[in-house]
Amino acid sequence: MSLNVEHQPVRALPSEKPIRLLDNAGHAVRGAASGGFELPELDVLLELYRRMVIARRFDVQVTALTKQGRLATYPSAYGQEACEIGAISAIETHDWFFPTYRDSIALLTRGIEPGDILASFRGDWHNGYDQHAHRCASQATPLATQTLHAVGLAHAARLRHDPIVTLTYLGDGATSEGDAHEAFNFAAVWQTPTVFLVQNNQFAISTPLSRQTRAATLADKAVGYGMPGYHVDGNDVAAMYAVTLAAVARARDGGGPTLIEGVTYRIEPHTNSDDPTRYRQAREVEHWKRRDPIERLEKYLVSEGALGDDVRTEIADAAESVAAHTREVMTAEAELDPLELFDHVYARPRAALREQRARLEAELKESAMANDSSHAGAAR
Ligand SMILES: Cc1ncc(C[n+]2csc(CCOP(=O)(O)OP(=O)(O)O)c2C)c(N)n1
Repeated sequence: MSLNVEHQPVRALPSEKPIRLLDNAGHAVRGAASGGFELPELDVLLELYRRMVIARRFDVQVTALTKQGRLATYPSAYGQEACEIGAISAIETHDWFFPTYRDSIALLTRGIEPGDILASFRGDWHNGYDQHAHRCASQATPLATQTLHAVGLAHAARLRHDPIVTLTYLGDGATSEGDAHEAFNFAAVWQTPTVFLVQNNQFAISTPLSRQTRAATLADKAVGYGMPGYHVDGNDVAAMYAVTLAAVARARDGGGPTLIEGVTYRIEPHTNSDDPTRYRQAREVEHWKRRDPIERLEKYLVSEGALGDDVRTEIADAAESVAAHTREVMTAEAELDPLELFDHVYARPRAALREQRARLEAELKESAMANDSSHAGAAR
């Protein structure tokens, strides 16, 4: 069996101006600027709006819980909802998703429970959800490693004639990693059904895009690997959805991988331990706040008569109940066995690990006994 497909070199550079279907004022864009993509139907756009509103409310809630000390860390995706929700909404439940730490709201949209998404950010467990059930890998912290996993799984699926697509997200900074290069190259050479979404949010912690690459756009890199690249307005959910949907369809039909760059901005700090005032100007943040992805779609939906007060209230209520549920599960104390830390590290634990486990077990017993006797003392 040969998996080779006829070699059709990709030579065209992505458009210099990002593709967009809705402009910042919420008007439909037609002609060359739309890159030949069609604006999705109103019911699809309304559903994308609902998902973005719920995602943002969740994100704001989790940031607040992190400030209250309920999570160890949280990388917010505030402002990146069009990329996060547009792309994840373009794959099917049987497709696989390979996310990063930044992408919790995409996991929420995929139907994963808030408490299960956040278990690792609270430090409770390596990963709080069933990856196979959700077809969603763990949120990778080592940059770009998930891109290789996405290519590997897609290649294996193709060998088995399983018609799935893999979607993976990575940041602008992660494109400089060797792993990203290997993933892009193997995906193109093997023609794997993989869609890479580079969320260009302008910063890798404090490193701006200008210090990351000399390429005119990150989408341009696709051409060098021999795959189509799309330079997209990452604050336009209509464009993000339409471009990803087309890439997913092409991948499923045996047309190989696609690299999509969504041009967006990280409004919040990198994580709660970052102080962005040290490396960027407040006026830049304000500039991007005025290009908010939710407001843009809202303006369009209102102008088309598809979003009245009753629907808006119903969506806001749904978002509130997700936030309330998130507060509830994250303020309840988790029941944890610290010794589980050593489970699932190796199939056959090494001597050093066994020794560490025994030491922790002894320490836990000792502190439990000390607790018991101090309680007994207090009761006397
Ligand atoms: C291999 C590796 N090197 C360094 C880091 C430390 N690190 C964590 S996040 C980050 C910045 C990543 O920026 P980007 O890829 O643009 O994604 P963003 O955080 O902006 O979503 C760095 C350098 C890491 N996690 N993994």
